[in-house]
Formats: sequence, C-alpha cells, structure tokens
Amino acid sequence: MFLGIDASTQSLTAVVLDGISGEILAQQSVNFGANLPEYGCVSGFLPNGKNGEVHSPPAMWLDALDMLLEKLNGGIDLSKIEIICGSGQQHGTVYLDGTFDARLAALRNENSLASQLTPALTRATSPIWMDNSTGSACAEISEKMGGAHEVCRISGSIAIERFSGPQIRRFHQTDAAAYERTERIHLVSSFMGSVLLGRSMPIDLGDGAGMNLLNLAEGRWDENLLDATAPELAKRLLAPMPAGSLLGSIHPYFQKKYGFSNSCQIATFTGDNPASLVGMGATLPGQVVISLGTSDTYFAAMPQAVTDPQGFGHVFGNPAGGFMSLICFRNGSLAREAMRDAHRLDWSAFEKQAMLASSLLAGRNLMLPFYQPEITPRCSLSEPIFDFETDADSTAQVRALVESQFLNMRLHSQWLGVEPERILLTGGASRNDGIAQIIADVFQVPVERLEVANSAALGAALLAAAAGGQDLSSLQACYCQPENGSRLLPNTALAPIYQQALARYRQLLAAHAGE
Ligand code: XUL
Repeated sequence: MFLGIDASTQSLTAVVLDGISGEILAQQSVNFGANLPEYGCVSGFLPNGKNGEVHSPPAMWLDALDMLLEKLNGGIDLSKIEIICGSGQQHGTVYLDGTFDARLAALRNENSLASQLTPALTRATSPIWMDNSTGSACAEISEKMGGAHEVCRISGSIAIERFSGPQIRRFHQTDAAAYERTERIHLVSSFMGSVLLGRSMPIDLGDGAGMNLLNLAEGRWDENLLDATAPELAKRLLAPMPAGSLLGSIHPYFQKKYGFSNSCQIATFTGDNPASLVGMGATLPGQVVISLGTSDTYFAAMPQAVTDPQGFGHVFGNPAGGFMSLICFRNGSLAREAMRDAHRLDWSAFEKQAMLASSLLAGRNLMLPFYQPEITPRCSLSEPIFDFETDADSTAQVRALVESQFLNMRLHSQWLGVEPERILLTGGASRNDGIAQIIADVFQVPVERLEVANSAALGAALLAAAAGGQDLSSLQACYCQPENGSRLLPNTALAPIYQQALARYRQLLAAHAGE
C-alpha cells in the first residue's frame, strides 16, 4: 500500500492506494477551519493580515497531521504502507532554529507533534502563497540581479510576491535577529515530509522552482539569487533533490502511535501543482490541465524549459522528469460569480440558457474579463471592458465572459510552444458542460473530466508507488481515467472564428491594458 498526503491551503488530505489491485483504499481529510477551529483559520489562513500579509500557523498543520493519521488508523492497517510521499501548497516558508532536528529525533508519542516541535519555530506563523506583502523585496531582488527577466531566465519566473525568496528577504528585513537564529528554511511540503522522516528533508525540484532561488537548468540553488535574497541563505537550505527520492524510514513516533512498520519509507515531497500533474495523468507533453477555481490555473508538462517572455507564467520541475509550466489567472470563478450575480442567474441557468443556447454568438462579443486586478496579464482594471457586436443582454454577456477568459488563457499559454492534444478539466466549475464546451471550442482541443477528486494527494500516492519501482505511466493508466461520457469534442467549424477572435482580443488588451 502507498500513502500520499497533500497539505493544501484549507485542508490536509490522504489517499491510500493498493499497488496490486489498482484500488483506492482510503481517502481522509482534515479541514483546518472546521476541524481545528481553535486556530481561527476559517479558510486555512489567519484573517486580517497587515500590509498584504497572509500567514498560517505551522502548529495547525502539525495538529492536522496527528488528526489525519488518527482517522486513517481507524480504517486501514497502516503497517501495510510501504512508502509515503506528499505535497504541499507551494511557496509558503517555515523558519526553524538549530534545535529542529534534535527535537524531531527526541519526539515522544505521548505528546502531540505541535507541542514538541513549535518551540523550534523562529517565525510563529508562515507566509503562504496568498501573501502579497513582498512587493519591494521583489523589486530589490530584480534590481540586484540586473532585471526581472534575468531572474526569470535562471529560475523560471520573475521575482513575484507569493514566491518564497521574496518572503525570505522580507523576513530578514523585518526581523533580522529572528532570521539570524534561523538555521533551516523549509517549504510547507518539505516541512511536513521532514516531520514524518524525523530529520530535515531536502526540498524537491518541483516545489523548489517556486522559490525564485533555483537554477532550473542545473537543478541547484543559484548563488546569485541566494545572495540577492538574504545573507548566508545557502547554509539554511539543503541541496534540492528530485521528487519521490527515497530518504529513509518513517520516524518511530508514527510507528508507535499509528502502527506504521519500521520498513515504511519516506520519499521527497513536492508542490501541490507538480503532484496534481501526476494525479491528473498529465506528465507527458501535449496534456494540459485547466483547473477552474477561485483563480483558474493552466498547467502542462513541457518538453524543454522555455520561459514566458512576458514573465507572467512559471516553470517548475515535473516530478516525472523535465519541466512543467503553471500559469495563474486571478479572475477565475470570482469573475464568473460576479457575472452570475449581476444577472441574478443560478449556475444551471448560467449553463443552459446563456451558454448552450447561444453558440450563434460564438466569438462575436469580447470583453476584458477582469473584475479585480489580474496577474496574467498584469493589469489593474477593477471592472471589465466590453467590446460587443450584438446587444449586451445577459446571454451575450455570460458567453462573452467565458469565451474571453479562455481566449485570454489561450493567448497567454502560447509561449509554451506545445500544441495541446487533450485538456483535462478539474475544479468546481469543470462539471459545467457549457463552460467545458466553450473551452473545447476556444482551444479546438477535446476536453475530458477525470474521476479524481484529490488530484494532488493521489499524485503523491502515485509518486510513492513509482518510488517503489512501479511504472508511473501504467499507474496513471489505471488511476487517472476520464469519467464515462465526460469527453467533449470541439466544434471544428468554430476554429476560424476563434482564430479571429483571438487577434481581436489581443487588440482589446493592447488598447486598454497596455499589453
Ligand atoms: C501556484 C500557487 C498555488 C499554490 C496553492 O503558484 O500559488 O496554486 O500552490 O495551491
């Protein structure tokens, strides 16, 4: 049996696979807001952060780990787990003093993880990917490196607010004494993995690429980026390793408390997006995942590491080898909800009346679909701009919004240089056939929905099985199946219409968003 654990923003989730029967044996989750209300993190982070700060307490993640394993232990025989791999929300950083490894070594199972390990934190709360307080740190790192594009060329992304390097720089600037006491910096993924391993685990190349510190081409920390970020940063990081590398047995704490065997191995953890690429069965170039959430994301395996010349997209390590891209679009469901509410529709009406019944409108009405400042492209609009050829009734507006969101996505994913062969849709709105059909038509690519619910935890479990010698593509063929009847084909008659619409959308953007 193989266990995958995903530490996401709002919850900690486990998926257990049977390597022989091809079954998922257990799935469990601890929701930080609902199950650990004492931390006051209703959505997984502390509300009311100042100056754009968004932090979460590592103590909460540790309590959740105890709680999750307790729940799992009730349902399955944990002594049968051979390998554990995991993933975490990307970019968040955990700061620890020189006692961390000794405290790990001395863990006693009569006490909780949180009570024994939190005294090693030099920063009681961790900045996470939603933190927006690091603008000046980003500007300073870029300047020291000779420009944002140099940071992008080396690390795969321009210096960007939510990334770890800028978080580390700001910590050094705001609390130099605490930075001085910090002997180890972890990502959320490597922190959780270290606890299970009982000593500090290296950061992997997938999640490590989300720090603005990794030299992507060479798979090592970049000295110039380290120097531009904070003093003596190199000694605070372990050398990075590929995801899924076997590191050693699980700590006796978990053997005694939850019944794991002493032969259970721990593998290097990775970021949630790299793990999702695995869990969606999309580790080969040509497969694209579009995740429809609060923000929409587009991620795909890449044959080689090219970077986004405009600096909006990111390049991370692909856990199956090579690289992957990730592009975030801030105006995802938030914009769709704003449109739905403006016309007093429910989702069913949004889908049926406005989307399916309106294909005659294809490509005729465009808008800049930004209800709040966007990051791809960077643009500070706080309300959309319309460019309509027909009446702007609710049907036309809903269709224009969704078409324009995916024209924007098609335009800003062209730098990858890979023609998508298949789009895998995930996230809440992926159930909406109207939206899914528009995506198929705008990209002119078949769209599929998978049965997987927890793609990052599943991906981590698949990486654990692959670390045990199983073939990853055969595992993906077994666990990452499209749902029956979920495949939608593009209407090829619309190809030239959307080609023209793309050119018009580009002009609209140039006119109003300076691109
Ligand atoms: C990716 C990103 C988020 C986090 C949280 O760059 O910031 O997707 O990984 O899931």
